[in-house]
Amino acid sequence: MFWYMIQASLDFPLWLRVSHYINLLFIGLLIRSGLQILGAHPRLYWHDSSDPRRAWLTLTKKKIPEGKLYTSMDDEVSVSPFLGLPGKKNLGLGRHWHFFSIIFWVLNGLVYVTLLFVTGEWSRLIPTSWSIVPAAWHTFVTYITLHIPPASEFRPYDPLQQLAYAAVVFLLGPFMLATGAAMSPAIEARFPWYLKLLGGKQSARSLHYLSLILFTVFIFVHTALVLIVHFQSNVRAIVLGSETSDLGLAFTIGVIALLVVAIIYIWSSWYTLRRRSLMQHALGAIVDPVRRFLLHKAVSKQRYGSDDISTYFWVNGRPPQEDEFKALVANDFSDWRLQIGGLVEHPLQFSLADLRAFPKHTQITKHNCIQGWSGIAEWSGVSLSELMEVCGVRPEVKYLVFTSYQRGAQSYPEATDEEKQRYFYETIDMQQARHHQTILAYEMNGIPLLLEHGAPLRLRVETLLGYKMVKYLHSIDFVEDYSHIGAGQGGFREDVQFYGRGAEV
Ligand SMILES: Nc1nc2c(c(=O)[nH]1)N[C@H]1C(S)=C(S)[C@@H](COP(=O)(O)O)O[C@H]1N2
Ligand SMILES: [Mo]
Repeated sequence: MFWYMIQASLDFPLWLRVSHYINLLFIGLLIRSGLQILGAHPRLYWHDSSDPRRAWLTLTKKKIPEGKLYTSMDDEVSVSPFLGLPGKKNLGLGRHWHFFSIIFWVLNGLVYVTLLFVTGEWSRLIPTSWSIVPAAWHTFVTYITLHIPPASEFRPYDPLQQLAYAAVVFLLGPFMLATGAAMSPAIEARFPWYLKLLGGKQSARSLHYLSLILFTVFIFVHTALVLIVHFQSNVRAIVLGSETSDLGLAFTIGVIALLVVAIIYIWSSWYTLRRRSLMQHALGAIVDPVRRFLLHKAVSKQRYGSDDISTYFWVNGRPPQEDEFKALVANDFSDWRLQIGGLVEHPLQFSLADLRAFPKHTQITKHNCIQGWSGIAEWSGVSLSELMEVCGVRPEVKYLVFTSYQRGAQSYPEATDEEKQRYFYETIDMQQARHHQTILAYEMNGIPLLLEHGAPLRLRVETLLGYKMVKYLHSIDFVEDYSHIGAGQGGFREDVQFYGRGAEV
């Protein structure tokens, strides 16, 4: 009886119209911030070495020079603020917007799907008989021959429309979430089987962007058909819920609602570009707790084989240029010492030979740069927990600060003159420091770290993004709080490039 009544009515309840509108708003924010993220590494692959010579899609004219160090930061492209959110080279803020939007898009989607089933509206969307397929074909032929199906074929959707909507809501949407999640280093490290299912990180990333294209095609065709086919009843149904409602009113509200969305899109880019640090904090306040709750506890279960080791490995961050460092290089780092200080019982110094005297830990893991590329390598070095044992970490310690010999000029070419002088540093917390795969690596793929990959020593934390893994290590400090260090955001890239706090995604 209940079902029958609902099906008899072609009206659209208020909750359905509101969630459709909220969906529209967030999809736009997601697409725009997604394009911003793509600009940070405008190459797509089917293999996890991210070898640019084997990319299936290259969206940049930049050529990789032979015989010269070219970093992934050099490869980032500037995105127009009309396309990207916020636009220009703002990967960090684009990601904040992407994660902020995904939270609300998913919440809205959950409310929508729940109500769909509670109210019985689902039966207008989910096909229950195979006869929908020939019926949809019939509609397709009608459209493709430039005819318009009669209003009687819409109940409230025509068969092709119903199939397309159901596929977008129940297949494409979840697929975007599934491929998006697969790009998080924490998820990759914790659930290697899941990544395998999708063919690897780069394949998940490629599928994510291919789905974006499908989504965009859907949006264009969908909007075009709404405008062309029975426009007047569509506007009434979309805005006021009934095809017999007041056209003028529906049209006015519809235009105002779309203007509001357009203003939000323009404002979001404009304001974010003007107040980058403020927006980093505002969006981070919502994204951070969700990220922490979902991903912070993940422990790496990665165990790749030597066959998986990448033949190509991007570099990000150039070797230090200071004379002090060049002198260390000149005598093979025999004068180099790792300084351990801060809140420890025994502040100590370690030479490379001292570090090599500890048990050697070797692991084959995947590196995930925040910009989008990945690479698998074998890393060997000393376990951070074992060093911490020796130094006696005081109970009040919450964070470890890793400081590099390298300065901003070598890690971020767009930095201001003042930022170029700052030393590169990053922080992790004690929980991450204690993971069994958190090591200080002195070897990569069986040979001492090459200069471009961070010689003589670098950090490896296998559930986090690459920017946390400081190269050219100078010192480690144990602290209670990091707000007094640098600009107080927990790392050079957080301070200067507005990257997020925590790097699990
Ligand atoms: N000192 C220092 N460490 C650094 C960086 C840097 O610029 N300077 N870049 C980080 C980033 S963003 C990444 S992705 C990795 C890259 O490591 P690779 O150059 O060995 O591939 O190093 C990280 N560690
Ligand atoms: Mo990176």
